[in-house]
Amino acid sequence: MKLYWCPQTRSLRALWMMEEAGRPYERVLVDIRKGGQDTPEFRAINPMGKVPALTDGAARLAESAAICAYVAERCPEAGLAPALGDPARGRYLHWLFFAGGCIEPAYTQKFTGLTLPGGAVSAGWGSFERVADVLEAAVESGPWLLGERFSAADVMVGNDLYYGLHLLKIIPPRPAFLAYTARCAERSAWKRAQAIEAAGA
Ligand SMILES: N[C@@H](CCC(=O)N[C@@H](CS)C(=O)NCC(=O)O)C(=O)O
Repeated sequence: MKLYWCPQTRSLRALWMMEEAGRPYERVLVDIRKGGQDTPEFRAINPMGKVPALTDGAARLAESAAICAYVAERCPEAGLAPALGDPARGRYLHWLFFAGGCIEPAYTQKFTGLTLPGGAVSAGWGSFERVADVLEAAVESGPWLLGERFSAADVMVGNDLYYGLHLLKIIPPRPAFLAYTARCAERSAWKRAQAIEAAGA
């Protein structure tokens, strides 16, 4: 597998996922600050011209959550996704999709102060406050979103909560968020991904 990434971007989620999966992979730096995403070769992999992206033989994909789901299925030995037919797969998919579908737009709303004519009922993510409250309830018993079992959904949600708390500082520092993101940051794959980021930056 080849991961197309750039330090200090959303591609950290896919990088962390590759480190969790534990299989050898190749990293290709796409420097989005120098227009590296604007080449025909990269657009053929991700027409959006955004990192992360992944190729695996003839397979090519982008979108962080899709990459996490793909890698979890490609590397079943890492145990990063409940198997087909396991009821835990319901919540796994729920949280995997929640990151892009609810957390990201809620952050954007918080940053921009955007108000929608139909309010929280018509916004797909409800509101920033609703997303924060739902996430707090999801991570407070822990240790992971699926209980004892760490999954690719924690990569997406854990990364977004970590950065919402510590970098963007828009997530309120409630004890459940602090404890959950500290657990994420203790993982050896997280530490390896951070070291790769630091070296790449
Ligand atoms: N929906 C994508 C978002 C990826 C994204 O926004 N990447 C940004 C960096 S954080 C990017 O590559 N921007 C370059 C550009 O738009 O030209 C995902 O979740 O993977």
